[in-house]
Amino acid sequence: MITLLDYGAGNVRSVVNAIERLGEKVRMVSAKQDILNADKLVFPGVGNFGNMMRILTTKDYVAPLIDYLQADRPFLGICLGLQALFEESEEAPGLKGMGIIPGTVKRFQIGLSVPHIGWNGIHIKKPSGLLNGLSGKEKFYFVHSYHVAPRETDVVLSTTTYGIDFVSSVRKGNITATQFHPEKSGEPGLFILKNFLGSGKGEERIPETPSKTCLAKRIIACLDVRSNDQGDLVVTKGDQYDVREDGTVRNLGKPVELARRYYEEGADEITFLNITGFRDFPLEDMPMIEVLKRTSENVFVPLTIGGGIRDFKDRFGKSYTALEVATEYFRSGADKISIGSDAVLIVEEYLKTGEKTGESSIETISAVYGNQAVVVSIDPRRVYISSPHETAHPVIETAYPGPKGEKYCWYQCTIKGGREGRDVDAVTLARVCELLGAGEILLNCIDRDGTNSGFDLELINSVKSAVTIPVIASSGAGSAQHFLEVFQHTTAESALAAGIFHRREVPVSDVKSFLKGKVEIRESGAS
Ligand code: 1PR
Repeated sequence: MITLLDYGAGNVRSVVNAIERLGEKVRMVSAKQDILNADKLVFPGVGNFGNMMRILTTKDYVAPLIDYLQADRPFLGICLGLQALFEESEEAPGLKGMGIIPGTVKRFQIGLSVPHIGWNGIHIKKPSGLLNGLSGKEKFYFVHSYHVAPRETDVVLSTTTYGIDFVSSVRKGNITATQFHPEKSGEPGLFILKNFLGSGKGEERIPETPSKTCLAKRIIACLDVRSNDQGDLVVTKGDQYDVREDGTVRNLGKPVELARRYYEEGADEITFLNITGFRDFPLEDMPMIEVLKRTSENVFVPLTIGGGIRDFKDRFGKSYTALEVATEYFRSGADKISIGSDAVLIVEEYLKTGEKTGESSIETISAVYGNQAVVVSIDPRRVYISSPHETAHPVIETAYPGPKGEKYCWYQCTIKGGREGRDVDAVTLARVCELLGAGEILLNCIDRDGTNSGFDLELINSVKSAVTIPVIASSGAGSAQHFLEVFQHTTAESALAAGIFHRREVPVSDVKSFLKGKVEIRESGAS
């Protein structure tokens, strides 16, 4: 029996699913006594260090946790569960951590995109039951803006390179903790969890690992989901956002089955977009919640969900906040939520005053779950102009002139799935959303969507140069070569596709094989 400390933020469902998949039962901590009675304690955390420590303090969990750890009993901390072991964090100055390991938690200052999101390797420094049996080539899923800095090196179990060599796992007696998420790291992650459940039986040795590691470019499979005319929830796909063919909604498969297939083919992440979320209330649209729950039982890579994340009043007049909607998604297995239409309206308001309200969905969700959990999905469309002076929006000179030979364009943001254009451009939107707390940009392009003509590199470069958060390039992938192009000609951290995967034109595994040796990728699939 594993005891799991859920302090109420983030996606613990995946950890529970992963442990149960390995044949172990999980008991959740509901009172401080449960911590002291645990045989093995797992503490997964995401989000904000200050928020976590405040909740642990309110629930009276800090003292029993310290007692448990000081008695050197089996413990696995994950992400914030690692950071909580330290004395303090730059994320919440003045607030004490548990102080079991001397040292602090620092923000990345590296001139690279932060958060550090994606699959990276580990350089193992000392023997441990936890990492026993790894080949050394595995990559694990990281998502964090802060890293631990122990004062003494004897606790360092592994390091990972991201601008600097930071400490990616620690060991002190029976206490182990990882910055990466084993429950989101496919088979190697499950392997590590299995080691923890079995207390790492066998001789402890150090697997051979490279001293420098490299963050992989991510390949993301995207599933646009909606009800078809018969009321079944289906994966659909549009051409420039039009999902109907001969009047009927295209049906390309079932969401849970397709997500599992992409996981097995080696997708590094799965994104679900509830494309009619702008008009339906997601908490009434329970099938989407069910899709997430069922997917997270078998898919051990990160899951993002978007569609309808905003403040909402239901048909009985009851109000829900965007934070409540997001919470329901996180509890159902999502690691990140994606905000589309609401982000445009938020940025319009911000541009009127230049002031943060602290109340927008981006701000409230990132304050609780951390920036890394908030993706902003942009649905821009090109507006061609003959001269850069025709608009106040940032303009690019394009290599693909418009229908009347126009040499310039700007990218107009849309809402409601491209149905309504607004007076905000994609570059400004991305920049302001970063300021408000978004941790990643999902950059679609209506002109390229479903065309198989390749990513809009000009769009990606202009948005990328305006932000320091990671950008997911999306829309237009028609071949493996297009993925290579986007990684060679832009600095996008990841690339997303839908149509070519759904129609089996190019499976995820073929994209990976094609990229191997040309760009850094995560090689292993699910098995
Ligand atoms: O506005 O917060 O409710 O979120 C709605 C979400 O649904 C947004 O993220 C929006 O992008 C998405 N969405 C709305 N309508 C559509 C539609 O297609 N009619 N899908 C839609 C957008 C775009 C991509 C697509 C890529 C890759 N899908 O994510 O998967 O373009 O496609 P490709 O590889 O086939 O070219 P809210």
